[in-house]
Amino acid sequence: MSSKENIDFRSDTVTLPSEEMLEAIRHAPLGDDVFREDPTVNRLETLAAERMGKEAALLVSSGTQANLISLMNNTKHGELVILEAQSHIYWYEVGGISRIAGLLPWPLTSRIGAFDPEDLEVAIQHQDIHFPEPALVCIENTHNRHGGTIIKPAQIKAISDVAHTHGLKLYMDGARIFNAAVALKVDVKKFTKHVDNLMFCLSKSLCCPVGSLLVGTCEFVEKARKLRKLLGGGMRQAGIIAAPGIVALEKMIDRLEEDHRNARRLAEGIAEIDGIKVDLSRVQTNMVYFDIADLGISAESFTSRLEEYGILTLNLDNNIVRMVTHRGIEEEHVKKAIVAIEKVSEELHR
Ligand code: TLP
Repeated sequence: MSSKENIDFRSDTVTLPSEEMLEAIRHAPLGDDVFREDPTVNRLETLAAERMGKEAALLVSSGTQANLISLMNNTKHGELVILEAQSHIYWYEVGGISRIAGLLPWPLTSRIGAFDPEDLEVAIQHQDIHFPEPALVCIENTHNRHGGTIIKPAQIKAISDVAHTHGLKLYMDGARIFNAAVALKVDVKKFTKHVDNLMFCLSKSLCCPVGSLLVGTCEFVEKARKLRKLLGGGMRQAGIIAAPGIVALEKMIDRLEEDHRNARRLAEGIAEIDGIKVDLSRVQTNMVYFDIADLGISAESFTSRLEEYGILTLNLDNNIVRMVTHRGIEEEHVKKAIVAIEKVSEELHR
C-alpha cells in the first residue's frame, strides 16, 4: 500500500516484501555476482531454470531490461521483430527495441493477446527486398494491455510451429507467467516448453522488491550475461535481491489464486454499475480493465475522483481504467472499491 489510507490497485508492482523475504535478505550468503561468486544468486538462477524446464537463468534488474537483453540476444542489429500490437515491449519500454537494439518492430493485432498463427505466417512470408530480415517473434503472457489474458499452451505451440518452420526464434515476455499457470492449474513448463527463451518478473505479483529472470539455453544465458554488463546491469552482492526471489518461487505462487478470485469479485461488482463496461471474458487473472466512456468524463478525471475515496487506480488510454489485485488487497478492499466506484459513477449521473 502506498499510504495507510489508500487502497492501491494501480499495479502488482506496488507489493511489499513479506516478513519471510526480509528475513531471507538478512541471512543471505553474499558474494560478487560479476565474478559469479554470489551463492544466493547462483541458487536462485538454478531454481528458476529448473522451474521453467530450461538449461539456465540469469537475474536482471527489471522486466524492461530483461526484454531488451533478449531482443539484442536473439537478433542482429537491423533485423525485424514480430510482436503483438498491444505488447509491453512495443508500448512501454521507451522504444528500446529501436533505439538501443536497432530493430524494426512489426506489430500484429489480436483480439485478446495471441495473434493468429496465420497472420504470423503472412507477416513472415510477406518479406521481400523492401524489408529487414525477420529474426524473432515475441509473445506476452499474461497479456497486460488485453486485460491480463492468458495465451494457452496450445496457442503458444501453434505460434512456435510457424516461427520455427521459418527459422525464427520465439521469445516470451512472461512477466506474469505464473498467474497464467495458476489460473489454468497447470505446470508453468507447459507454457515455457514451446518458447526458445523467456523472462518472468519477481517484482510483480510474486511480491519481491526488485528483479526479473531471463531463462533459456546455457548459450543464451552466457550471451545475456555479457549484454547485461553492457547495459550497466552487472550487479555485485545481488544476493540481497535474489534471496526474496527464492522465497517467491518456493512460497508465493499458490497464493496467486486469491488475487484471481479478488479480481473476479471486483470485475463482477463493477459490471453491475451503470455507465461502466467490463468485458468479463478478459478477466482471467489478476487484472480488471473497464471502460467509462458512457460516464462522460476522462479516465484521468475518474481516477482522481476515486482517489478522493482512497482508491488508487491507473488510467490507461482516454476511457480505460485498470485495477490490479495482489498480496495486500483483501476481499474487504474489493468491497470498498466497488462502493467507491458506484458513488463516483452516481455523482456523475446526477
Ligand atoms: N508493467 C507495468 C507498467 O510498466 C505498465 C505494470 O504496472 O503492469 N512486461 C510486462 C508484461 C509488464 O507488465 C511490465 C511492467 C514489464 C514487462 C516491465 O517490467 P519492469 O517494470 O520491471 O521493467
